[in-house]
Formats: sequence, structure tokens, C-alpha cells
Amino acid sequence: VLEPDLPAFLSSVEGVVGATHVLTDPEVRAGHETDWTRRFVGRTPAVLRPGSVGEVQALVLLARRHQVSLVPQGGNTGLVGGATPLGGEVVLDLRRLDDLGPVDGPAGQVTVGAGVTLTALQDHAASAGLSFAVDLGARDTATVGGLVATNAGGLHVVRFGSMRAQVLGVEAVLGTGEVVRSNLTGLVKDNTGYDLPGLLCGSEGTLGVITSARVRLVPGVGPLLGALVGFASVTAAVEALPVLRSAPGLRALELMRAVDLRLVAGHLGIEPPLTPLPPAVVLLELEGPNDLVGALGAVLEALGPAVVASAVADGDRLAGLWRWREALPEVAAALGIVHKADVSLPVGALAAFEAAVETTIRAHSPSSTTLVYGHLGDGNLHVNVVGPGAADDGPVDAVLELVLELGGSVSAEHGVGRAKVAWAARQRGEVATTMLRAIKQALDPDGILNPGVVVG
Ligand code: FAD
Ligand code: 2HG
Ligand code: ZN
Repeated sequence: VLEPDLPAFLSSVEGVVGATHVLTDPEVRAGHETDWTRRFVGRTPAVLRPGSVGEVQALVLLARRHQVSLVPQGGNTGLVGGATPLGGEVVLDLRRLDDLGPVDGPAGQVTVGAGVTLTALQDHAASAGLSFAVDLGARDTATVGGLVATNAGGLHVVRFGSMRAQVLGVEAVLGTGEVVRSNLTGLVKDNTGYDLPGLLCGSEGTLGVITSARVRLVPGVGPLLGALVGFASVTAAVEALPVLRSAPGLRALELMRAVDLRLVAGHLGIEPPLTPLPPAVVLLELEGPNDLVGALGAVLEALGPAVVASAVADGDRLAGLWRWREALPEVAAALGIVHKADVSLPVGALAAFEAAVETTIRAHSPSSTTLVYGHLGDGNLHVNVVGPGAADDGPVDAVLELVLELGGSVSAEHGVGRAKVAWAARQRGEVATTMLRAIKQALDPDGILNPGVVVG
């Protein structure tokens, strides 16, 4: 058995990436050692910034030779501690892999580097009259590598699916040091065996370092119309789902609660978006070419008295409606260290979950503040708990227990990271966990890629 030899590894890496891309300054490292929530704080001896797949491969081979563990990192916006070097690993910052390939118009696809930000990818697609289907609040910072590695969801899953539905091909350096290139030509139909791009989606840096991805693009965004639709309760909003879902051109179906919107109003120093503010507010967004005003009117009419208030908007005013939804994670973060449960539930259990979740949390942490919001159309709620100390997992554990009782998932879209390893194992069961471990062992036999993440 080889012993880890960090000094030997570090003395070789300059020869691969050049001295300017080996960052050891404590202040620079600090930004890579803590996650967005500030709940996960690790330490790293160095941050390495490779600029090509060849450099990534050379670093992984060196890491393997010297038995040094690596944590791949993109924008560091992940919310489950998956990109934090909690065990003193070396950080691989992949943001220099920022090539934007030419948009393949006839195929409606593009190949981009792992370090490209979501905004850059969206802008690139838009310059060719197309768009990229995934969108989320961290768009300016989150990278394609991170989005693939976490199988990110976001705001348009109800229309286009998650990241896995967009990824046709990937290039990655496996834990063995080998480079795998799978379907980078973007074949839509390719049944030659196991789906390797799909496997790397959601692998959270534990199987390979993603260096580029071939992704599907969708038609350019047409005219948009949005609305805040108020309901007397979350139960009423859930009961309205069949009608809300049938809205023509539906591309977002988000849930917010009055109690949390009041926190946003206080934080932003503005008046709540509806007066009086209904207990549950759904943000609905529709995309043309059809008569959106008529379509939205028909939806509101079909819902009848279930709708207790509504506000319709397009253009800048629609962006204003989105501000309410996108501010929620920021507001939670401004209140303190946030414990997050990103959960999905069978639609039939959503309202029962929401009704029980605060009591469940208060039983463990009576003075905590809880925010609940999320992607209603996907059955995905984000429970944010502020108050318990950074190491106090009690309240979130109780939430996840409730989720499993109700037949839900302990991670809907953020991944497992280091935060949810035991819970994910419990949810998937022994046979599936053994299968995941076998895959990990095959692709990263020395366990040098993101140890402790996903399968522990
Ligand atoms: P990082 O945080 O750097 O890494 C995340 C994981 O991916 C880690 O396990 C890391 O090791 C791995 N990784 C990163 N790059 C690579 C690579 N090149 N190869 C292999 N592994 C890699 N998520 C959603 O799903 N939906 C949302 O709506 C959403 N909204 C958000 C809003 C805010 C304000 C914030 C802060 C986060 C939000 N997120 C959301 C979470 C986060 O943005 C996503 O998980 C995103 O995909 C992470 O991308 P990143 O580049 O920041 O990855
Ligand atoms: C969102 O939907 C993100 O806003 C973040 O997934 C969720 O902060 C959260 O809990
Ligand atoms: Zn989300």
C-alpha cells in the first residue's frame, strides 16, 4: 500500500500548470475552503488551476501516483459541501476550462468547457438564436462542470427536465487517470451500452473530473408572461396543480409562502408583492407564441375562487416578480448559517409535509427560523433552517426522517455531497449502495476523487 506523499505531489504540480496556477496564499485559498452557506469549512494546502484536459489528466495521474486526494471545484455554489476540502484535500479549480465551442445550429447543440459559467452558456446560445434550458439563481457563478456533476435542476425543470436531460456527451478524466470521451458528437440516439454521460451527471466529482460537455439547446426564448397567484394555503396550491400544469407554454411553477415573503420584503425594504399577502403564492411563467394573456386568463378562470389574489406581469415587472423568488436563499443566508434540506415528495404528500415541517423542526430547535419554498411543479421543496449551530444536524435530520416516511427523496436537485451521505444510503438501500460503490471502485480505484462524497 502506497503512503500519501503530499510534498512530492506539490513539488511536481508546478511543472504541469505553471507556478501562477498553484495557489497557496491563505487568503486566496480561503475562498475555496468554505462553501456558499458557510456551514462547511475545510482547508486545502493548494488550489490548482489546470487550463486543459491534458493538464487535468497529468494532475490526476500525479495525484494517483502520490496517493493525494483531489476535490474538483467549479463556481463553489454547491449547497451540500461537495466542493469543500473537509479532509484537507487539494482543490482543482476548473474555471480556466472555459472554451465555448461553435453552436451547431442544425443539431441544436454545443460543446463547452467545464469552467464555462451558466450565464456565459446562456448568452452563447442566445447569440445563435437558441437558449439553454437550465436556469438557476447562481447562474453568474455556477459552472457547466458543477451543473453536470450535481445534475442541477433549477427553475425550468417542469418544462425541460434537469441537467441530465440536457447532456448528450461528456469528456472527463477518470480517477484512473484515463480520459473518457463519450458521445461528444451529440448523437441523439446511441444505444451502445451503459449511459456514461448520464452516469457522470450527478457523480459530484467522485468518478471523474468533467472537462467538457456536449449539451442540447432549445429554441430561443419567446415572449414571456408571468403571474403571482395567491392561494389560501399550500394545500390549495397543491390542489390547483392539475390546472396550473395545463397552462400552455408553462416553463416555471414556483412556490413561496407569505411568512417567507415578509422576510424578503424586510430584507429588500419593499412592500410585499400582493396586498393582502395570501398564505401561499405561486409564481407561474408562460412562454409564447400563443396568446399568453388569454391562456393565463383561462387558467385563472378555471381555478375560480381558489385564487385569492393575483398579479400578472411581463418585461421588467416580470423580472420584479422573480426577484421575490430568487431572493429567498439570499435572505436565509443573511439571517445566519443555513441548514438546508432540498427534498422532493410525491405530489400527494406535499401539503402534509409542509404542514408538519415547522413543528418537526421546532421540536428540535424551538427558536429557529424556517423558510420553505421551491419548485412546486417538480414536487421539490427547499427547507432552510436558521438558528441551530453549524454542527447541529438535529432539525434537518428530523425533516429528512419525515421525508422518507412520506416516500420522498432526501436530495431533489442539490446532490448528496458530504451533507447527506448517510441519508442517501438509507433511502436507496443496501443493494443500490453496493452498486454505487462498485462503480466508484471501478472508475476511481484509489479513491482519490472527492473522498467521502456521495457514497462516503
Ligand atoms: P461547485 O459548487 O464548485 O461543485 C459542486 C459539486 O460538483 C462538487 O461535488 C464538486 O466536486 C463537483 N464539481 C464541480 N465541477 C466539477 C467538474 N468539472 N468535474 C467534476 N466534478 C465537479 N441548484 C439547483 O439544482 N437548482 C437551483 O435552483 C439552484 N439555485 C441556487 C441558487 C443559489 C443562490 C445558490 C448559491 C446555489 C443554487 N444551486 C441550485 C446550487 C448550485 O448552484 C448548483 O449545485 C450548481 O450546479 C453548482 O455548480 P458549481 O460550478 O458552483 O459547482
Ligand atoms: C433555489 O431553488 C435553489 O432557490 C436554492 O435551489 C435553494 O437555498 C436553497 O435552499
Ligand atoms: Zn432549487
